[in-house]
Amino acid sequence: MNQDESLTRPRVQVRPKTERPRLHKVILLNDDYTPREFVVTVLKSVFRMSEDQAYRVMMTAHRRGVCVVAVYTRDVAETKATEGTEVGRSKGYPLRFTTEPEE
Ligand code: TYC
Repeated sequence: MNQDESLTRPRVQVRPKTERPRLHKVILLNDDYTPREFVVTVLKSVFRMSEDQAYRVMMTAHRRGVCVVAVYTRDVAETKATEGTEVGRSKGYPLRFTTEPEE
């Protein structure tokens, strides 16, 4: 190590800190009007779920009022929530998806 380095070299290890973006949950809300089978169809098409997964998520929202569908980066979560809500609206259903940041 030359004289110059001994004066300028950091004495602690530099660890570049690249924080991962916070993930956001997409949440399905229950309502009294949207048909169960329609909710399953939306979950399959917008969230690429299998019939089984979609049925379970739909039934959880139906019984408990809400169900977490998936987690994504914020943009993707918001786009998918809007898309799901719009598909319901286009058929006159009050189906709703919201988003919420993960802890
Ligand atoms: N509760 C609706 C019914 O009985 C079905 C439903 C389930 C609607 C889940 C929305 O997120 C939902 N037809």
